[in-house]
Amino acid sequence: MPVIYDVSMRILSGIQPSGTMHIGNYLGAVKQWVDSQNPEAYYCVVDLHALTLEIEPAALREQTTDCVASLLAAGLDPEVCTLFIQSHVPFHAQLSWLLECVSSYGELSRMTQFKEKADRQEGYRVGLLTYPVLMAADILLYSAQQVPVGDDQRQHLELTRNVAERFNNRYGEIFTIPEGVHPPAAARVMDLQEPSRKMSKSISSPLGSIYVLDEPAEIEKKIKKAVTDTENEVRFDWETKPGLSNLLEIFSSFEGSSPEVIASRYTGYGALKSDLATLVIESLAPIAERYRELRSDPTAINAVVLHGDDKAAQVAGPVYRRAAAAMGLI
Ligand code: AQP
Repeated sequence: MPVIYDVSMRILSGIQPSGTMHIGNYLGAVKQWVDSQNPEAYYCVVDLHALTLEIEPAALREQTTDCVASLLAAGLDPEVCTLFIQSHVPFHAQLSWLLECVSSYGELSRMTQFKEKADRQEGYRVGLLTYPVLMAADILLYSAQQVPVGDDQRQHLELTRNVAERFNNRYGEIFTIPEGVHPPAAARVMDLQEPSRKMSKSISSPLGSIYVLDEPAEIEKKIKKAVTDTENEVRFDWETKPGLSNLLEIFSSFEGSSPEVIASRYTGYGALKSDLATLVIESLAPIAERYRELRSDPTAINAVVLHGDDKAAQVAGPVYRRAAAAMGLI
């Protein structure tokens, strides 16, 4: 499949340390980060975003380091790109406040992800509502031209563009207007048990998500038990066969052939599931192995992050100061 990024462009993207990376995160975002990494690419573990839902402090600490190790294991090279932790660069929270003051309650309350997550709990946190503004700050601080993200982030990216344009019109041309970049296949990997819902770290059913660090037997079991339909005709058709089409997109993203071509090779679901399990297990095994090596040395992980934090702050600081000055802060 063609590389869809222009590697001369400034890139920014992030991932929440809200749980173990699943194949939705990997295929929808992280795999593209690895393919597009270059000295102008900035990737961050967005730990402030993980505070929008209840999370144990000890779990957040562990998961943040796990997340950095997973990104390195997936192939990010800190000699090539910049990998940092969002909360270590205070300009993110600072710019977020400035941008909240050019955003409206109406536009934030219309965000689908906010409505879905708020519906699942009583007394949701204000941060759940304002999270897309913090995401806008993450992107705009780096003057990112491209933002490689899964399909679920389209709406938040549109909000970022709107807020940036509004700011520029009112206070002067400070921000670059970014574009979202989505992978050709598996831009939205669905839950294997509920194919109408996206695969998610925080709200998936036990067999619904395949995690990058799952054991081979778990991967096999989850794919075998994935919900399909009562027919046995292998056809790529999201309308009538969402469960099967999800499997075909996952297959396509790991293998590189189109979902239609893959479908044409099979006459029954059993063989397709069995081959897909083998492919996923073989594709993820080197990542899991590398992860275990890296995770055993937290000091080395910390050194990578410190270096990245520093590089990120050097880019973000001047943009924040220009934005603050444009608004009248002295
Ligand atoms: N199911 C998905 N399919 C394709 N891409 C996905 N992404 C997330 N889920 C899918 C992409 O992964 C990147 C990092 O996502 P995130 O950590 O910021 O969290 P999220 O989008 O809110 O997704 P999760 O994994 O489901 O986390 P929780 O449950 O904590 O909200 C993003 O580029 C996202 O598009």
